[in-house]
Amino acid sequence: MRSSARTTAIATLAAAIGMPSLLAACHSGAPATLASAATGANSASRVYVPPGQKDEFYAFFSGGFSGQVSVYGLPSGRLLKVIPVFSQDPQEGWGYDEETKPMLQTSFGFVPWDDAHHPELSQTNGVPNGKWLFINGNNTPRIARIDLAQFKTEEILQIPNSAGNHSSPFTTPDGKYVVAGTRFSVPVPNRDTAIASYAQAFKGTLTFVRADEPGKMAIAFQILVPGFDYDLGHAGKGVSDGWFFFTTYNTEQAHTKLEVNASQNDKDFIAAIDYRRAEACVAAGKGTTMPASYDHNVIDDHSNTAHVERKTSVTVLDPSRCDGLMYFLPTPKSPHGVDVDPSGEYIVGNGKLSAVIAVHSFTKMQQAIASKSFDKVVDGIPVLKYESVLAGEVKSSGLGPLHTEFDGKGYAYTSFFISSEIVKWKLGTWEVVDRTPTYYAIGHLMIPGGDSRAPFGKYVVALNKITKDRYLPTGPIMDQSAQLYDISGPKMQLLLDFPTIGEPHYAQALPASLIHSVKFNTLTDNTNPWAAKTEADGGISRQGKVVHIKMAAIRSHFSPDNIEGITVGDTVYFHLTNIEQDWDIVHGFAVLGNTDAAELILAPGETRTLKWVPRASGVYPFYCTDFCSALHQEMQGYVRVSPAGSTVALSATIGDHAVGGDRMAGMHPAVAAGAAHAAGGHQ
Ligand code: RUQ
Ligand code: CUA
Repeated sequence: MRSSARTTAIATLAAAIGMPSLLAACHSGAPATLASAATGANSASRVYVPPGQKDEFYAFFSGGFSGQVSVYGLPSGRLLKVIPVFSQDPQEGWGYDEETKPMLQTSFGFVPWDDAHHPELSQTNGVPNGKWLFINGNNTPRIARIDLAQFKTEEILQIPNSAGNHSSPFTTPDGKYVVAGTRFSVPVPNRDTAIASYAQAFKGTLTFVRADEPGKMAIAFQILVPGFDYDLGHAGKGVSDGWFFFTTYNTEQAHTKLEVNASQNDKDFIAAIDYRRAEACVAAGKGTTMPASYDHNVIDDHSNTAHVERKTSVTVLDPSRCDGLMYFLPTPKSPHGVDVDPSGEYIVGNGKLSAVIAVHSFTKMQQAIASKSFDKVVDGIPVLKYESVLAGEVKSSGLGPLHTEFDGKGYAYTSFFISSEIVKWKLGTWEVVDRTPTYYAIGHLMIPGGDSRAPFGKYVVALNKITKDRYLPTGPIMDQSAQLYDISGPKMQLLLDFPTIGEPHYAQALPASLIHSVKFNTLTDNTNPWAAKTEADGGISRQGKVVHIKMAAIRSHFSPDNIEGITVGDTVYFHLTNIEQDWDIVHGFAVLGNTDAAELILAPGETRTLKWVPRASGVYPFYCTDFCSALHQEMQGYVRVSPAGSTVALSATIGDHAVGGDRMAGMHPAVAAGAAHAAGGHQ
């Protein structure tokens, strides 16, 4: 079908299901009256959280192409925090300081950015447990784990043999695995290959990552699958526990003009994976060890320092060597989201170009497998008959279904991008019971716990792609928009619009009560070799052209605060320790004209290191960047930089005394030894 023909097909579909006005609304912007009519009478009071009171839910939004995660309170829609994940973040110095830079290391080198799509809360027994949040890096395939006791990224694992880590990082109900399915198929292993040989030479991988122990994420195995695009995934649960479902598109295996060439087949597939079977096959030695190069980066909580471990191999499982591992469920048409209802019986395929939502039955799928009700076999993988696995179709539902979440009361909520609406329908009868417009072009939608075994319900949030006329315009590049709807009654009610940071692909939320501690490191716990645990612990030392300064920060000064004896050509490392032990007292640190890093922001008890290479002689002030106390503006100091070859002695001022550059007390032993041996180290 040519693209113009496809557009016409969409318009015909729209007319057939009575959507023209919504389509128009989506394209031209709805009149204000329509928008306000959609809001309930007392909606203001239902989202109003009075000053001093707190929200009921934490909501974690992907930052899309910002690479980060933003945390909102619901129902207020107040932005609480941005958690730096895949992108350097000057606000926290993330990826700029020496301790966190290794977190952004990959086999490609230092990658200071990514495109984050799907936040996924860790689960116990199919329900969010408030421990961790996972999120995928879509561009340079990675999965990050954020510790929710500190709202801090602690671990990032790169995924090899993948390109466009989109179907990720969905969890199994027991929390054992998170997955990574590749959007782009590529040559595996990746090598110089003619693109025209796509259909023969390109492959997909579905990766299962062990994720139940902090700091120990590891690839258990990768399943080598046909060269399609793998879009989204969800684990089975309840009756379907032990299975994983991934959507595919481009089963045509086109490699050019996908818009047209990958929209030919009437049905693509949902891949159903029996991952316990995969475990058994791997245990039986049916996998192969393939060389690979990927990084696993972990922050040690005590030293607050990230370490990179380069991994060199991965276990790959070919379905042809593992009977019963994988089946295809035909699903109309270019399905995007695949969502499993709370019972685990229904597997919902959201076909972007389909007029119906196809719902598969897990029970029927098992029967079809047992009776070999196969349509055909593709690349050795049985394709089950559509009719044998179908539980039902949701008809007249809308245009462009993308994602479905559940309220735990027997209803499903599906987002429709083209008709720009949320449609509520009943599981089992497949009847549409309510629909409401979204402003505009909704992508994902989110009900707190809405993909879990026991949804928390209460609200649905629309994560919209087009902001258009909802806020004061801010030029052509406007931030995206979320909308909050009350779903406690039979009809959805729009309560609130709020802007997001980056494109909020997906979000997850849970009751605030499930996130327990607000943790910080005690000084006693701090094992960073450069920690200055008291003011007297500060000091300075030289190792050839490298100068280390150990500095304590406490209200409202640095110790030491005046430094001399640095020369042009030196590389200076400021090792700052925040020696406060109140849980929320933070200090910052920045030095004039630094071309090598942003600022540092230090949690209590934490040590961080700022690199600085002064390019010219002079006097350089440094100061605390976080307004920490009444005398915050006094929290400052100077570094004197002399010309190369100068004989100014290395010194630092602690309290009222200058201490010499030979001050080694408490310095890192390796450096003390190094400095003692470095000829001409002291000038
Ligand atoms: S996506 S709008 Cu990147 Cu999850 Cu569906
Ligand atoms: Cu410390 Cu401002």
